[in-house]
Order: sequence, then structure tokens, then C-alpha cells
Amino acid sequence: MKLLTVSVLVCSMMALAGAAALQEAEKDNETEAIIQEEEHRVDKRSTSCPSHWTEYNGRCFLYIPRTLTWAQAEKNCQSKGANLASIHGTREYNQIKRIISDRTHGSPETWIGGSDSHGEGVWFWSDGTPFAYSYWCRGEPNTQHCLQMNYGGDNCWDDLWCDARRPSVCAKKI
Ligand SMILES: [Ca+2]
Repeated sequence: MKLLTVSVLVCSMMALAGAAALQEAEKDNETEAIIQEEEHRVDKRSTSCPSHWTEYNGRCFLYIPRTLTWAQAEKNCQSKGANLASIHGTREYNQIKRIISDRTHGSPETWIGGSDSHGEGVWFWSDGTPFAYSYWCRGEPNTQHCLQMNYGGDNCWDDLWCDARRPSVCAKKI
């Protein structure tokens, strides 16, 4: 009798363990489904730019018409997961000029991410990429520390006092 009780007990424990294992497996499946959904969402996010941003060469660009100081403009870009735009070649610069003129029907002086505020003449991009390409206007840069584009008739680059207020262009990687 005692033996029977014990074996019934063992059987029911095994059944319980089995049910628990089954529940565990179902939970795993659910978790797996959620992970896959998340990955899908990340994939979707990583193949195109958010609406209103323009895609070019693996990055998304956004023109910000509101005039801000250079630091405010950089912070505003950071709030969107971006930095002020860095520029690495003529084609890219032309594309950014086009993004601005599409929005403004003009070529306003605009902040991009260049600065030498940590050392006169040592220019860097706020997104950390190498400052290899430049399109300075004649006689520039001189004594200021923040980079505005679309300066003068050539739409070239000028360094300006960082507390001037300008529209800006943000950029982030896709
Ligand atoms: Ca200057």
C-alpha cells in the first residue's frame, strides 16, 4: 500500500514536471516570437530613414529651419539620435546643398558639424569622423570656431562665432 502511494506520488510529480516543462517550452516559443518581432522591427528601422529625413550614402539628413546657436543645434540633433552633419566630399556637399534648397528655395547660411573650439585651427566633426574634406571660402577659416556652409556667392565654408544663430543640418547613420 505504501509502495503504491509512493509510486502514485512519483507519477503525479513527473506529470507535474512534464506540464511545467511544456509551459516552459511554450514560454520560450513566445519569447522567441517576441525576439523575432523585435529583430524585424530593428531591421525595418535600419533599412530606411525616418519620414522627413533624406537618405544619402548610408546616412539620413534633416534640415532644421529654426535658427539656433551651433551648440544648441548640435544638441537638437543629438535629441534625434543624430549629430550636426559632417561632410566628406564634393558630391555629399552638393547633396546637402540640394536638401537645403529643396526646403528653402534658397541657400541660407547653415550650421554643419565642424568646429575648432578645442584648439584654434584643429578642425573636427562633432560626429567623430575624420575632418578630411573641406570647402573653405577664400581667406577662411580665420578666427572663429564654428562651421557655417553656404557662405558667400560660392556657397563655400566659413568659420563663424558659435553663438550666432543659424538653421542647421542633422545627420545620422541608417
Ligand atoms: Ca570666418
